[in-house]
Amino acid sequence: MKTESAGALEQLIARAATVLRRARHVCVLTGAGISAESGIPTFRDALTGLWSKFRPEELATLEAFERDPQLVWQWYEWRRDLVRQAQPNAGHRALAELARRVPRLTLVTQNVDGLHQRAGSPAVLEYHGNILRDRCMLEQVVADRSEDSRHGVPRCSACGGLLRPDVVWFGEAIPREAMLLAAAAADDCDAFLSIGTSSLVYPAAGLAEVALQRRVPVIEVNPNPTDLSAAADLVLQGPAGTILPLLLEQLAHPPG
Ligand code: BJW
Repeated sequence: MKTESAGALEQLIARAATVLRRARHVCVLTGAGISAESGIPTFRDALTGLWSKFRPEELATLEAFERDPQLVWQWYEWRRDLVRQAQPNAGHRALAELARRVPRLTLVTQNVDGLHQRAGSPAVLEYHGNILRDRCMLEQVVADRSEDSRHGVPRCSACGGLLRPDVVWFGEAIPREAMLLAAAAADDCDAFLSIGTSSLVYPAAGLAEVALQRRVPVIEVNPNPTDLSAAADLVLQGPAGTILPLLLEQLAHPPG
């Protein structure tokens, strides 16, 4: 027998499926939570082990990098290893499938791990860059590492400049194309899904606000309440790897 709360969740998923069934353009924003079930810690999880004495907010800045590039690189190399070992999970796969089931879907991710692409999602907008790429601090272009700097602080093979991860730190601009296309999608969509994000970091968090202002249905998927929850039309409380496959199933087989 189903518990009452499981029944309530099922009803909410059915309502979310109805929204998606009617939608012409679905805009999806994902955050670190969707990759948690792939073994990648969320950004605001307390860090463990070696990194427990640092706050991610204090490492993901240009100031931190300029102060101590070696420390920041060690943190990014640790995270890169986690990303390289990780596999897309059921949540990533469900979103790739959802793109095939609705007329149009724009997927905007704050994640830097490339797992949506590996799950088969087309045309992912990487709002905060990609951790697996390096960028030259001097030329400001994606660059390769010089042979003699594969360990420690890497340097550009073309000009010898310091390399940094090709991600967006606090106070830095969002990549122009991703920002424009995401804003256009929030302005055009008729359903908005916010998945696995604390909705704390702007301008990404502002995309759901655009949809809310346009009175577009906003659906949140998250095991915990966030800054968006009170305003969202539907809150599907639970892990993305469980909720999103259930949502797809409901979309395919609506109750008679
Ligand atoms: C699950 C789950 C499961 C767990 N399933 N869910 C307006 C108002 C206030 C401040 C600002 C503003 N506009 C700009 C700012 C400043 C700043 C900002 O937002 N600060 C706030 C913290 C207050 N923003 C910026 O600085 C941005 N730049 C900017 O505005 O530039 C202006 C400019 C213009 C022109 C020229 C120059 C400058 C840039 C923001 C960059 C953010 N970068 C980071 C690091 C990326 C690189 C890296 O990875 O190292 O991006 S910070 C970090 O936060 C990372 C994430 O993408 C981002 C969002 O975090 P996310 O994804 O929401 O993760 P968590 O951990 O917070 O939440 C996880 C959620 O998952 C939780 O809710 C869990 O419950 C849930 N969960 N398991 C589903 N199984």
